[in-house]
Amino acid sequence: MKLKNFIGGKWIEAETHQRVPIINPANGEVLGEVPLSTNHEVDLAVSAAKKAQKQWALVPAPKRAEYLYEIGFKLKEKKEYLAQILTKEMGKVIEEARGEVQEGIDMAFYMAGEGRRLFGETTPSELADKFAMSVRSPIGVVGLITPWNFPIAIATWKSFPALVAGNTFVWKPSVETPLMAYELGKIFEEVGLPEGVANIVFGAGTEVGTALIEHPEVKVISFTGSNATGSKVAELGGRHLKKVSLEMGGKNAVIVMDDADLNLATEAIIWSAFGTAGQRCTACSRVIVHKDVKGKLEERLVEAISHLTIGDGLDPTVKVGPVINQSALEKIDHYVQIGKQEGAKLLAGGNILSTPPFENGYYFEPTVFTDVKNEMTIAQEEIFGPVVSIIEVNSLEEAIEVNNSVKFGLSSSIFSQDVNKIFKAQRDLDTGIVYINAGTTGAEIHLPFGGTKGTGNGHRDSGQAALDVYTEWKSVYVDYSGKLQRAQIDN
Ligand code: UN1
Repeated sequence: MKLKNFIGGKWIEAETHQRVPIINPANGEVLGEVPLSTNHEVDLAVSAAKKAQKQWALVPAPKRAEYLYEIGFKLKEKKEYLAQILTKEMGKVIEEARGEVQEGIDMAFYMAGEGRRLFGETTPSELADKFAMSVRSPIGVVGLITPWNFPIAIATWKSFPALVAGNTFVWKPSVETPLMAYELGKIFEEVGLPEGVANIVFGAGTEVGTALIEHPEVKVISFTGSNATGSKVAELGGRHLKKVSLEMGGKNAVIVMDDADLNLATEAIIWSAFGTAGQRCTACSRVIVHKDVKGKLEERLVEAISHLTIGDGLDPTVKVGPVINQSALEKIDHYVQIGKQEGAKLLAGGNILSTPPFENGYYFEPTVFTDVKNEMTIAQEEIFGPVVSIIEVNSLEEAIEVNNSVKFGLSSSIFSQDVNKIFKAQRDLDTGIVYINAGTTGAEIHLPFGGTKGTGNGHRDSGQAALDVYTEWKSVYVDYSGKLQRAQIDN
């Protein structure tokens, strides 16, 4: 399948001859081709979005929401079909692919509900016979740049609040996972979204992403991806005075205290560290464990890993699928080599799998390092693969300090039965998401999603907080006194 861009409600052949193959990371199968579009196509898409926006903003929000309900029903109807494509294109196991489509369904219905809220505020005025309120207004054309690890869910986190708030958008999906974007585009078309409201341009970040950020008609950029790219997006967006919402990396830890339920903690660590082959920004890549239970936890982890089946995620017995591509595989391997050189002890895994049946895919063994010191590279940098580092601590205070010592602040978790420790931890863990007696993954779409420090720039995806990205606050004063009342002055 040769993908086309979705511009002004039509599927339009890209002008470029430059195309890249879409590859199934489980077996190397070529699933299609995606164009590397140009500035010109970004310009066409932005013009279409601009043209549609005024009219779209005039559609009452509860009516805009009706499209989202329809999109939600379509996603529901196609859930299994979409999950199968998602597994083929991205590699995550089918159960998780279904879960990702479910996030899109949930987001559609949740944001559709916002069509009847989009709450503003009324406040008293300082003056008599005067009324004051603040309302949310749409911003205009927004640019969405989404990653390959959650190709449909993250797209819905951004596009649905943008739509319900009255914006139109141009979306650049990752070239690694364009089939999910194509499928969502087809749904936009099927529900009869007015032309130009939703636009998709396929291409590389350097060309399409840059053109989108620099385009004077694009007022907001919402980006999820790596820190390296995110800081470039922020820099370029800042230069052009754009509102930029960034959601980037994590170095998420599970803290296991001496009073923890170790079986539960083990299960949670396995799920959070090796689900999606560790390629979630919320993935657990550190285990901070109290010295008294370290040995017991390690035994349980090694035992649990020995039961994990690795392979093509379409096989329902498989628990760990491939990573996205060859360069991801090399990057993970590079970190594992550094871990060994720096003196961490390999407890499980550590290798690329390249013999049959793995030879045509990109597979890395679930890997655990222990005796990891907090200063080591593998304890500090985001690896984005199935690699977890165990760090020993002596107290809750030390665990929190170690948790907070990395440059990221997305998700954290603590296993303990002690209510005092739990409440202290939830207050002091410097992350945007904190789990108690659960792993670091599994955020629900109606709560704010994002993090502190290097994870973001203060904005949030998901929840009501997402509306702040896609709306401008407008303060409205209505003076019904019939005379000039001067504020801050004795009248
Ligand atoms: C991501 O990895 O960027 O909380 C998103 C979770 C998922 C979303 C992860 N609901 O793990």
